[in-house]
Amino acid sequence: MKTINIIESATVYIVQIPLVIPFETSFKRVTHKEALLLKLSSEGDTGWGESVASFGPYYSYETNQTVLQLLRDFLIPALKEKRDFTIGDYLQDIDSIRGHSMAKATVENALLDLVARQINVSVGSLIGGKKQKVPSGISIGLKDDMDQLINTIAKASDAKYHRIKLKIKRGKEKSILTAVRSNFPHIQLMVDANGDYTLEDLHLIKEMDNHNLMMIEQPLHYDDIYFHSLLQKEVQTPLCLDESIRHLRDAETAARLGSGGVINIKQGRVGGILKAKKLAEFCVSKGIRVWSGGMLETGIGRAFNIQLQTLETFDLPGDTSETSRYFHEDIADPPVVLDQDGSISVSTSPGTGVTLNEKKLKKFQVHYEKLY
Ligand code: OSB
Ligand code: MG
Repeated sequence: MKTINIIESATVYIVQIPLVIPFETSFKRVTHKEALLLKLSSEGDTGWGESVASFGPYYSYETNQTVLQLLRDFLIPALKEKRDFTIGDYLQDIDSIRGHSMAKATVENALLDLVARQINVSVGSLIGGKKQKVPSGISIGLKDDMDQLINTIAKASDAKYHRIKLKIKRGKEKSILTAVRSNFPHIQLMVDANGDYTLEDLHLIKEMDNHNLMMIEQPLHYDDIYFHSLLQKEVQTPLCLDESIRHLRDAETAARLGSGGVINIKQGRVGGILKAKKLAEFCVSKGIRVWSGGMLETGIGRAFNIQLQTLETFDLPGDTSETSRYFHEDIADPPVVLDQDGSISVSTSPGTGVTLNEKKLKKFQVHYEKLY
């Protein structure tokens, strides 16, 4: 890959953008998206990255504040000193830092965007992606009542989303799935429990087996791989791991144990686009299918997820939805919109193909810090 001469400056912004509707999972209800953005500059070009961490340690131990500390004290100082280096060189330098993959991904993403812009190619083609269109998918949060849920699904189905994912919670699986399947017997449907169940709940999980689901995402503990392998022996529906897969070695463990047939790869969770690509190749070689997840990203992070899905290894619809279902106003242009057939056309413009909207950035900014 192309070498970078020098990174001349690094700046962090944290924004809080109101969500169109609150998003509720088994672990938290959120009304705003808080995102940390990193801007890197080199010889007249700019690269942007977005951390997938959030304000609190609920999905993972990382938060925007831990990402900021890692950037300030370790990741950016390591970058500041470098001359004539590749992204691979830099990733090797920071390999001795344990964990903090969301912080590392933020820098990797900004570097990839920058390099792609310098050589006038999209991030997707820079990593060898071929697809010009990617499928869409929607993740629908827990709702206060069933009518609300049914209406939301009806709208998503009319918009032609390729598959619908429902957030699920222990004890609610039967009422939700019975109501949804009686209204929508044929939609491509899956559920995500975000670790709400234990093996003691086998009878509840077996209930989910009766509703023709594509997969059940992270039914057990957020950090578990082993118990999922025991569970997979008891249910027909493929299990999908999300938060418990932190890196390639976790996927190797899951493959050896037989912990599930699918992995939700969030590039921002596994250390960036390049690590996500390797992880996906490994999974496919072991017969594990992969798709790109989402973390309610702004237009910056969303664009990386779309570029990643140009790779052939990502052959299942992911959690990539239209901008308008998350935000009335976003900080990047243009917004993501679905085509007539529900798919998303991939930008072939340099980098991620999106431009930061300075006015919106100012409007939603809650923190600004020039790192150097
Ligand atoms: O578990 O996939 C998840 C959002 C925040 C945290 C965790 C998850 C999610 C989603 C939303 O499911 C995916 C999206 O639309 O970006
Ligand atoms: Mg999930």
